[in-house]
Parts: sequence; C-alpha cells; structure tokens
Amino acid sequence: MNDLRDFLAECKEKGELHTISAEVDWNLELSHVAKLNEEAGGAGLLFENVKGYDMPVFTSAFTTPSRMAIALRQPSHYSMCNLSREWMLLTTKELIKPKLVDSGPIMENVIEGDQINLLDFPVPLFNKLDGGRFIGTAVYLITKDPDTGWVNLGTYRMQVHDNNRCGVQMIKGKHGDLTLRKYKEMNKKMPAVAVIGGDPLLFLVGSSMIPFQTDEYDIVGALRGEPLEIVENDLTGLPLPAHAEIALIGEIDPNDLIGEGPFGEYTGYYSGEPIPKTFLNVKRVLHRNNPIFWACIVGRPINDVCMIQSLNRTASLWADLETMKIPGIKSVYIPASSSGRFWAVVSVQQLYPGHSMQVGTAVISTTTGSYGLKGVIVVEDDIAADDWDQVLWSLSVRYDPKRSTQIINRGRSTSLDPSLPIDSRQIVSRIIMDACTPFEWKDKPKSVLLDKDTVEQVRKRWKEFGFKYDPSF
Ligand SMILES: Cc1cc2nc3c(=O)[nH]c(=O)nc-3n(C[C@H](O)[C@H](O)[C@H](O)COP(=O)(O)O)c2cc1C
Ligand SMILES: [Mn+2]
Repeated sequence: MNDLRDFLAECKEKGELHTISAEVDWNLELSHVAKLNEEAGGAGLLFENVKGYDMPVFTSAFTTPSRMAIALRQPSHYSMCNLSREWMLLTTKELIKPKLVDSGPIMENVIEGDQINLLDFPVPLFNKLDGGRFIGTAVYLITKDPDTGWVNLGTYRMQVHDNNRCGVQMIKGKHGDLTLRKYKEMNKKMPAVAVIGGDPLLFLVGSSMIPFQTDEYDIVGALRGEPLEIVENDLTGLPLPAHAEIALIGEIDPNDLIGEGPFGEYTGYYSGEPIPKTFLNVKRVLHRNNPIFWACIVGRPINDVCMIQSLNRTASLWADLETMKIPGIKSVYIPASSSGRFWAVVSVQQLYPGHSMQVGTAVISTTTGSYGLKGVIVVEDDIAADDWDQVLWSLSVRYDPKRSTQIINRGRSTSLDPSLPIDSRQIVSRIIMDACTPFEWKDKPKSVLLDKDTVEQVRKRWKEFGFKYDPSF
C-alpha cells in the first residue's frame, strides 16, 4: 500500500467503503451525513459529488477497528488493544528511513502565488459554531529542526482564513511549536508543508506522540516494513511523501497571528472563543491528478480522532510501562470512548504487596499518562483491559473506594478538557482506582470457577447438546 487510493481500494474490496454519488453540500450536510453514519457503525465514506466541486471527499477512515487494521496491515479481526500492541512492537524495534526519489505523483500539478485559492478544495464546514471551514483535519504538517535536521510530522487543525492563509493550531510544547520557537529566536519564518493523503500511516503517525527528535517518517517505515518514498521540494527543501494527494507549501511567521477557532472538537464540545494563533502562508500548492480530499469528522465519540488517540496512546503507554520493566503487565487500554485519552485500564498479574498500586502510580507518571489522563483503573490478570463489562465487575467486587483509591491533586491537563473551567485548564486532578483484591490478604474471597474436568466433558459432548456453533472454550 503506497497511498490513500490503495487504502480506499482495499476498504472497498472488504466492504468497508461506501460511495455516495448523490449531491451533498460541504456546508454542514457532508459532516452530518458522515457523523450519523459513524454513529451507526457504518463504513468509510467517499462523497463523489460535493456541491460546487468536482473533487471527492473521504471521511470516517478509522471509526471501526477493521479499517484501522487495513491501514496498519494487520488482520481485520484485531481489536484496538491488539492493534496497539502491534504498533508498540513494530515501533520499538529498528526504524526504517525513507527513500528519496526524483519525482512522484504529488508533483503532477503545481499552483503558484495568486492562482492559489484554498477554497478550491471542497473544505467542509463541520459544525454550526465553528469559526470557519477547516481544511486541515486529516492532515500533517512537515517541518525541520534548523539545528539537527530532525523532520517532524504533526497533525494540527487548520482553519481557512482566506485564499492563501490557514491557521495552524500548534499547542504549546508540541514538536511543531518547539521548532517554531527556534525560528523565532533566529528571527526567521519557519518553512512548512501541510499534507493530505499518501500512505494512511502518515496521518496516523503524524497525529501520534512520537518521541522528541525522532522522525515520524522512520516510524512510518517501521510500521510499513519498507521505506516510504519521498521527494524533496525545491521551495522549502522539506521532504514530501511522493504519493500524497495535496501539499500546501509555505511558511509560518512566528510573530504574525490571526484569530482562530472555535472548532467543535473530538471531546464533543467546542474549543473556546477565537484566539490569535500562527498560520501557514501558502506559497505553492501541489496536487495529484484528480486529487482526493480527506477529512475527519469530530464531535462526540466515537470518531476518527478518538480512535487514533486510543490506538497511539494505548501503544505509547504500553511501551512506557515496558520500558519501566514493571513485571506482570498483561494488557493496556485507553478506550476511544474516553475521547481516546482521559482514562486508562491496565491488567496486571499481582506478584507482591502493593504491585497493583505501583502500576497505577506508574501509569500517571509515564510520558503518556502525565498528559491529560484523569483516571487509571488497575484490574487483575483474569480480565482483559479492554473488556469493559469485566472491568466494571471488578470495580464492583474487588474495589473498596476508600481503600483502593488515590487522588493526585495536580497534573498536566489539556485545554480541551471541558470538565474544567474554561479559564483554568492547565491543571487537572487524577484518580487511581485499584480494582484488585489486595495481594497480601491471607483470607481471599473464593472465586466461583468452573470445574475443569466437567468443562472438558462438556466440550466433548457439545454437539450432543444440539448447539449449532463450535465451543470457544
Ligand atoms: C484530527 C486531529 C486533530 C488534531 N488537532 C490538533 C491541534 O489542533 N493541535 C494540536 O496541538 N494537536 C492536535 N492533535 C494532536 C496531535 O496531532 C498530536 O499531539 C501529535 O503528537 C502532534 O505531533 P508532534 O508530537 O510531532 O507535535 C490532533 C490530532 C488529530 C488526530
Ligand atoms: Mn513529533
């Protein structure tokens, strides 16, 4: 798989793509059709006939694990937990650098200077109170560290301001922001390219917390199992994926700001009032012949963003815990329904007194868990971290609120947490819920377990009982 087109073809073949040929308006209608289809657990959508445009729009790429699995080249029955584990394993091995090629389909069309109009693309208005039309949702911004040459891909939402300027909302501390600060010190503008399309892994990796000074391209290579093809653009010298659909090439002036937002976010709430933010001044647009525009629907979970965050935060939290070499970790899960970031569940085989609480306190101290997470639930190893019914059962029968809870008063938060007052969202409290029977108890309650011999006997006689399905035990 080299590009978005290959991904769409594979989705189609597996019944995971629905094409809409009826005319749909970019103004609210498109996002609403997509959102309602996502809520029904529907397929990815390709809008072929967007009012006033002849360019198709793709949405809902990752709202089910089965399509996420296609992008990740994993078996389609894999759960999110399985997919995260594969991600963790592949990205903590040797990384694979991209391969520079002379040309690629992204060079097929070039638009320069005053010929550029960002609204020549079928940019949706997603929700009624959005500050404008957002061209960048399924997007990644490419920048380069002027000192070390580190190439970063980061997904930051992008609102169209006018013909050739669009906002880039880089939250403080994100890699794009750290690089921009260097340019600011040098009194220079930062060259940057916003890209849509290419291998879908590019967007997945661009929106993941990849470690500082690690090139996202190398992570994409590791997940692909082969190098990604890149071309070097003459205007900025930044490496672009050769098979991308659309590239907006330009620069960001660290000292020039335009009011951006609000935007109906993946938490199900709007981000606050318009705030002055940096923007991309687009000097050149590249696109393939017959380009496909790609967008992520937002609003209340489940949506693409929550799924992506669930995937990459589960993987990075799992990797963090592995790095700490805490024994007994069985599975880790940050559910998409927690907006893909606010709650974590870890399953652990308890080996010594205090072990389960060690896991809980470890989680909130990891790189992943120290940002925005507000709760950890630790369960015993007979329960998978992504089996919510069993997790709730655990909280019912192994958990005593006073004994099993610890509250941490101050942790790093996110400005997108709607449970905090709008003007003080820097700090959040955290809760650790230890839903494990204390290891040191001498007199443990006795689990009702099925008798092994009888189970074996039942398995042998299964067909005799007239069941039409095979035993799964
Ligand atoms: C669709 C989507 C939109 C996002 N929008 C933003 C955003 O506007 N600002 C931001 O800082 N992070 C945003 N994120 C999260 C970042 O992509 C994520 O933190 C990523 O790690 C950033 O890359 P970096 O670590 O290289 O800075 C978004 C993620 C997704 C999936
Ligand atoms: Mn990065």
